[in-house]
Amino acid sequence: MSAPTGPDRSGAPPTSPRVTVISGGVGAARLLSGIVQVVEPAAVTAVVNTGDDTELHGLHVSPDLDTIVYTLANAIDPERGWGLVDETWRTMAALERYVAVRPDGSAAAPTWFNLGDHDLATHFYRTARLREGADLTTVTAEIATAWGLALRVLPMTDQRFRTRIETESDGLIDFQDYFVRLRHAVPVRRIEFDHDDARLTRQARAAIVDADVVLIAPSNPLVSVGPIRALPDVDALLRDRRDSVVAISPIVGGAALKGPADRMLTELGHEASVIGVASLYRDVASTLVIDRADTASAEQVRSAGMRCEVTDTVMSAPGVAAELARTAMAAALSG
Ligand code: FO1
Repeated sequence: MSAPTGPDRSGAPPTSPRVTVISGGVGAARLLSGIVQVVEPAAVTAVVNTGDDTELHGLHVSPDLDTIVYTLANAIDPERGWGLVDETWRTMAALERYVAVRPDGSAAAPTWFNLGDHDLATHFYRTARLREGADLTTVTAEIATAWGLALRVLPMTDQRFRTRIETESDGLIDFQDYFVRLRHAVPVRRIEFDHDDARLTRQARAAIVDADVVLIAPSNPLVSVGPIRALPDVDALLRDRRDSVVAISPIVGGAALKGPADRMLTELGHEASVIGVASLYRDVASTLVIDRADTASAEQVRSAGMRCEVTDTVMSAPGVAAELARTAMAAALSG
């Protein structure tokens, strides 16, 4: 393969391969930050999970879309991995006044999900535009432009799609109830995708079909990548071009770097290891990129039917993310 050349400052047309990333939140955002260091940002598209979307205070909140936009705009809070850096929380504090008078059973003034003062502007804008009749794809493009991004950020669907989690303790609940309110600390019995014939958008479909490279980000395979794969045709589109689809394992040394992916895999009968990840992805991706910590498992990944690349996958610094992006793209282009 000819190595991706990175941003071309000579005035010549961009030579970057077109890269599409099947994306959840934090892991995908960090991978995308690496990709835009080594290819033209305009050649990069993120197809993003919206199963985590929720309505709070009458506002439409899209956590994974916002995590990607804020990260690529260098505006993310680096410690939390969500929300804006240097955020203030005066609105959340002011809401506490109403908690005392809220009648039992009312969902008003939810204070368990923290919306920062500046982050609220994004939710105001998205909600107002959706109410005007714009679709989520259009509104997300407007938000990405407002944050100065050159890459394309696409919601997986413009239709309503909600991930629900069946827990042992609380029954079937919304994803954010499980993830934030219960701090993903309760055992999961089942994942349900609640939607009414939601479809991949035309733009997301073209991004998967037309890209030179498709990467599956190191996001939770069940609740971040899973909702995208649950849309009709997505697995078939990936299978059709499996040779140039490369997945990056979100599990390193048997553990998730962030979030509950390891426990969730085990609770739902999968192995919380790169082998478990390979079993979930081998039909749709030709290669699994695993961390050096899992070198000993590379042969088993190959026996499971995937090619295997071993490199640093813990994106603790921009250079690591860029190198991971290079490795994954090279694997896809040589497929
Ligand atoms: N995650 C939390 O753990 N606690 C929060 O209060 C919280 C608020 C929040 C607000 C906006 C946003 O875009 C994301 C937010 N997240 C919060 C992150 C988030 O909901 C999850 O990390 C993802 O849904 C899982 O990918």
